[in-house]
This record gives sequence, structure tokens and C-alpha cells, in this order.
Amino acid sequence: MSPVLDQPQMLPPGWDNHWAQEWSSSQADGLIPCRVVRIDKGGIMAATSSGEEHLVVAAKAVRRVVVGDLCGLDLAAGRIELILPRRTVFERRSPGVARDQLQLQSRPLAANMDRVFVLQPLESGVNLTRLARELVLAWESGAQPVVILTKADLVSAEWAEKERSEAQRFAPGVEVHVISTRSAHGLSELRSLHLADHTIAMLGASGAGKSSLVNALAGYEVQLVAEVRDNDRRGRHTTSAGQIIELEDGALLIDTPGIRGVGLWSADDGFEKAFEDLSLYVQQCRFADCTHTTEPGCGLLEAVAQGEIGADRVHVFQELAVELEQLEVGLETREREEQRERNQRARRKAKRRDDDSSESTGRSYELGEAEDDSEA
Ligand SMILES: Nc1nc2c(ncn2[C@@H]2O[C@H](COP(=O)(O)OP(=O)(O)OP(=O)(O)O)[C@@H](O)[C@H]2O)c(=O)[nH]1
Ligand SMILES: [Mg+2]
Ligand SMILES: [Zn+2]
Repeated sequence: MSPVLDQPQMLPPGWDNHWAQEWSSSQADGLIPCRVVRIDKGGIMAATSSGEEHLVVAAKAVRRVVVGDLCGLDLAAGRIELILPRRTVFERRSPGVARDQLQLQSRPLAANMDRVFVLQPLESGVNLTRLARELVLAWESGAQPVVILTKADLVSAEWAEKERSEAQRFAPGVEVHVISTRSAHGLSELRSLHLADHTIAMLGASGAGKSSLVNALAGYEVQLVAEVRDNDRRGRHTTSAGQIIELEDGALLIDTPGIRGVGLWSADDGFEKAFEDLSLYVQQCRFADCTHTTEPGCGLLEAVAQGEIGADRVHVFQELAVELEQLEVGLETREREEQRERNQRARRKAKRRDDDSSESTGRSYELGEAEDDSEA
């Protein structure tokens, strides 16, 4: 280990024993550990220790790093040479070029956080379908989700309480908080969550109040990565990239840009956790492959009929289950196509090799082409 690592103050934010171990078992010779603390149009900033930030001018793995990644930096070259295996990562399905279009790819948003704060503003009413999606992805990230309903000052206490209990219905096993950064309502409750030494990612739609909460918890106006919007010249700052903000107590907050669509990405565990309130009922279904739509003896439909769970909850469950299934089918199809292409390439290569060698030996071979196409 390099002598630099013996001085704790010289370690990247959030470094702990886990990372020390990962580091010692990685090919990090000549590199120093760093954490990606900011990504924006200006480039990637990596911190080798608190406040010691370096612009990454080029990175072998640059297109794959996200805010929160712990990496190996070639300091002289300004290059990230390796990414330590992520402890947690929040990934969603890549939005396509057009609105509401999705690509068969994932896009990571933040890595190595212990908690995910899922924010939704109260004044427009909690979007329960969106919340369910966000929680599937948050659980799947491996971090602990916390739901935060923002801008309580804009609604009545009754409205806030009604929305809180609705959100709780869609967030089994998850804490739901109501806050306002204007009135400071609920902020001390959040602070008492023992955020120190944790990395917390803020997630939610644009305007949900992520940056405002970061500022409120920091206790001062953080210069958050921001730009003035072109379309509404009101000059509202909207986060255009991810950034880590270090609080006095050591908590690390990751502010992320608002995401419009929350396309699910492969999420078996995340889906199960997000809908754990329904698992008991699903076990009662008569058929193992019950689609919970029309089947007799369906535990879910029975529970709805008995008023034990809301029909809307089951509806969202089905919608997301179908989406995940279609995603899996798409991924499998692509995998098969890629495998076929790999096989074809290998065959062409083998054929060239055989042609070359038969030319040199003057002999010729029949290549068994026919069998090759049968796997389609
Ligand atoms: N009334 C009220 N307004 C708030 C509160 N929190 C945030 N806002 C306002 O809501 C707007 C959006 O807040 P931001 O914190 O920028 O939202 P964001 O989630 O960071 O948005 P993006 O960066 O675009 O993703 C701003 O105009 C804030 O002033 C609150 O508690 N009460
Ligand atoms: Mg913001
Ligand atoms: Zn069923």
C-alpha cells in the first residue's frame, strides 16, 4: 500500500474498511484512490480526499463512472484507470431519444450510497405509480429507501397527512417523512436518522425539491451544479449533473438531476421488496402462474374484494410485473441475437483460416454450413 493511504485525512470521502479491502485486492499499483464527486458538462471531478478535487481529463472507464464511484486515479495523467466494484447502484432504464421512448439499456445515476431519499412534492399530490416505480429501483439498488414528501408549507396539515398515509400504503417497510425546507417542518426528524458517515442519494422528478433539501441539511446555500433553463426564463436552477455534498457531520449527500421517466430495469429483488405487502396474498393464489386478472381462486383479487388491499395497489403491481417481464423477454432476445452474431463471426473466421490453410496445402474441405443456421 502506498504511504498516502496511511494518513486518514488523505482518503476519499466515504472511504472505510470495505473500500480498503477492495483496494488492496485490485490492480491499483501506481494509482491513488478517489471518489467521483461531480459530473457535469465541464467534466468529471474526483476527490482524493475531502476538498482535494481533481479534474479528470481523460478516463479509460470514463463513460461508465457515476457520481459516488470509488476509483483508482492516475494523478499525473488525470485519468481514472479502474472503478472499484460498486456496493450499491441506482440504475434505471435508459430513456430513448424521443419522449416516453425507452432503450434496452440501463443508465446508472448514482453509486455506493447507503440510503436513497425518494422525493415527491405534496402540492401536486403524490404520484403513487411513480412512487412504486421509484421504490422498486431504490430497493434494487441495494440501499435503504426513505420516502420524503416535500413542500408541506404549500398544503394543509390534513392534506399532508392524507398524502402521507397514501404514500405509506405504497411504501411497505419504508419510512415516510413530510418536510418543508421553507418552514423547516420535519427537518429535525430527518437529521435524527443518523446520517453521519452515510452516503445518501436524492432522487425524484425535476422540481421535487432535492437541491433545496441538500441546502437545508447543509445549513448553507451550496453552489449546486445548475443552469438557467432556456424554455422558462424564470432562471430556476435545475441540477444538470450529479454532485456529492459533504455535511459537517460527515454525511455525504448526492444531489442528482431530476428524472422524468422512471423506466424499470431488471429488478427481481427490488420488485419483491417494493411489493412485500402483497406477497402473502399472492401465495394464496390457486395457480402458480396466476396473472391476478380473471383467475378463480386468486388471492390478490380476493383480498381486494374483502377490502384488505386497494385495487389501485394491485393494478400498479400488475403493470410493473408486465413491464419487467417484457424487459426480460427483450433482453433474452437480444442476448440470443448477440450470441448468433458471435457464432457467425467465429464461423467466418474459422472458414477464412481453413481457406488459407487449404490454399497452402492444396487440399480443400467442405464446410458444414447447413447445420449452422438451425439455431435461429
Ligand atoms: N414552498 C416551497 N417551495 C420549495 C420547497 N422546497 C423546494 N421548493 C421550491 O421548489 C422548486 C424546485 O426545488 P429544487 O430544490 O430546485 O428541486 P430539484 O428537485 O433539485 O429540481 P431539479 O434540480 O430540477 O431536479 C424551487 O423553486 C424551490 O424553491 C419547500 O419546502 N416549500
Ligand atoms: Mg436540483
Ligand atoms: Zn392471483
